[in-house]
Amino acid sequence: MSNLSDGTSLEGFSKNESVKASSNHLRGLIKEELLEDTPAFGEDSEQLLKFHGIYQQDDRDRRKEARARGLDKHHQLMIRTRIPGGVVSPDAYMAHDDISRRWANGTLRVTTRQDFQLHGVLKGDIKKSIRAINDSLLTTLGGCGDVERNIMCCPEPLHDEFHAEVQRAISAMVAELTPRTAAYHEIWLDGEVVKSSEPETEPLYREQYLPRKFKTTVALEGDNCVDVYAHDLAIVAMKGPDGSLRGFNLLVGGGLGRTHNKPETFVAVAQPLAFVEPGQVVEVAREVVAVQRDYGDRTNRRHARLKYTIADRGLDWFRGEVQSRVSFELQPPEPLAWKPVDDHLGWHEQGDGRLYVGIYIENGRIADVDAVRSRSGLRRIIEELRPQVRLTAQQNVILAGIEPAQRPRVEALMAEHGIAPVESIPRAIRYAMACPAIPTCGLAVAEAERAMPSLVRKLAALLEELGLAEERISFRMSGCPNGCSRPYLGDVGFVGTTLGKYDVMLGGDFDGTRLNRVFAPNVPITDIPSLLRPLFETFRTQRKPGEGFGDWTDRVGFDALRETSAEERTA
Ligand code: SRM
Ligand code: SF4
Repeated sequence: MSNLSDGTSLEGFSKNESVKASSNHLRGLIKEELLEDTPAFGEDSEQLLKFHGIYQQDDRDRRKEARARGLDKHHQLMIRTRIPGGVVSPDAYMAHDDISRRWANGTLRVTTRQDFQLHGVLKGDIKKSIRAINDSLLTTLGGCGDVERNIMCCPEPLHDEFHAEVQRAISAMVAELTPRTAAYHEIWLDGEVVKSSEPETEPLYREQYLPRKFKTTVALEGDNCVDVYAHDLAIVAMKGPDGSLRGFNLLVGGGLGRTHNKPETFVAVAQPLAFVEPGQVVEVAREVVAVQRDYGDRTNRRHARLKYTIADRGLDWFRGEVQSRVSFELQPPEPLAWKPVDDHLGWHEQGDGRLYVGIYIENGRIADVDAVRSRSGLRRIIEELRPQVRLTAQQNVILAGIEPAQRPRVEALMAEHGIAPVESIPRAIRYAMACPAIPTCGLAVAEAERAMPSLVRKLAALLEELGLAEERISFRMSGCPNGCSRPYLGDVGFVGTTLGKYDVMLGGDFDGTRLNRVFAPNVPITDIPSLLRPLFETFRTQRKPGEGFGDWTDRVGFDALRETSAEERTA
């Protein structure tokens, strides 16, 4: 157990606290272990690597084979590039595509937080990969770890002053909240080790960084495409009567991770905190993070997110603490109203005479599989026409800045590579999301990305048969209760409990403003369509005009829904 540099003992704190504190600002032994001829990093480095955007994983499909060959595991690394607002230049896209072919598993994964993930990178190729990402002017620093994670933003590429002002605010927040340590540069980019008589400082994160990950999103008034309520800090940009940026509403304390059979861990939606003016947002974001740095629980990582700090101490206490640290008066939060969530898919004008097109990518996996060759197709379009790329919070891709005359060429290349226009994709599939789960995620207890396509096609067929194909219903699946695909904020959530089984969650809403609840626990995946069929049938005949499926299940209540299911089974 190590002490902090001022001698404070870390006795009683979680092990990660010592690892961070003794790491010399995230260096640890990563550089030394990189040089060793071993397939994996040691335990402490594994924790520190996360701050550098790298997860140590193993190929779970090959565990048996590895054991048979006397190997421990097939170790591999996952890289997460932090992409504020999901904005990717054509060169950066190409760099990631290159890495995916040369050193990763041949696919690129768009995440639910608008990042890229590269899976299956071997230790010997990690440094080249990180360098290539940096050469493309993006970074993996802060992709993971106990710091501010990627700051999300609605990715719609509209060209007006409001969007430009919001982008400027995000850039300023990213600059303020990114770790300052030179470790990243030294380890991955062979940066000079600066010898100074002054110790290196991390003004915000200090020696111990945060108690846990911290997530921020920026939404634009009315559009909840970035799932505001899931966040530690959600910032909603508000428009003035002249269309300019009037200020920001802040919400705090959302978080979706929980653990099965541990009721002390829970899912929470973010709650309104305050309204601030445009010039105040960076300072307040910094101080919200700083309060969590100082008061978050460092003894128990399962209780270390901001949602627990707020649950334990109260929202009023939290507001007071933030108020005491900022140089201006926090104003009361304003009520928020949401229009139906827009996933920004299809063709649209972007306000400067050019177009953008949102392209559906199933579960964010850009790959060449059978007839759908999204990896080759996107590369071809981006190489030839050089659009800006934007990643959405629903794991899809937007190509922006397309001249109207280029549209037929984009459409032809999409068709040539089997990339379907969004209009041809059944809505149930379009609005579905699943996390990676097996084989790369070490925490998965059930399949998700590999199980969802077949399930959601069955559900889409069922909805079609019942005349409900045009309904907007969000189905979200996670391979464990951590909730990476934000299943608790969908109309319908499937949360893995063990291989082949899921808690079926109902009562959320399409706009992601309300948590769903367990309707049926531990349901075999093959039984899910028959469980939902009677509910869809009753929904069709009994819902109010315009009422969504999630809203209907919430209104009629689970007792009535269970009766419906039971009647159907005995009929
Ligand atoms: Fe997540 C851990 C994947 C968004 C809650 N998440 C993981 C890890 C890194 C597993 C691990 O720790 O070993 C997963 C890697 C799987 C793999 O093989 O790629 C993983 N999370 C993902 C991604 C890729 C899912 C996706 O389908 O895109 C998302 C990457 C986002 C990014 O770019 O940063 C992802 N994770 C989320 C979200 C959604 C969000 O943030 O909007 C959540 C719920 C919100 C929240 O944080 O409360 C989420 N992930 C977690 C948790 C539970 C945290 C908690 O408070 O308990 C873990 C486990 C942990 O941290 O201990 C986790
Ligand atoms: Fe892994 Fe669970 Fe997250 Fe899915 S929800 S990626 S299984 S941690």
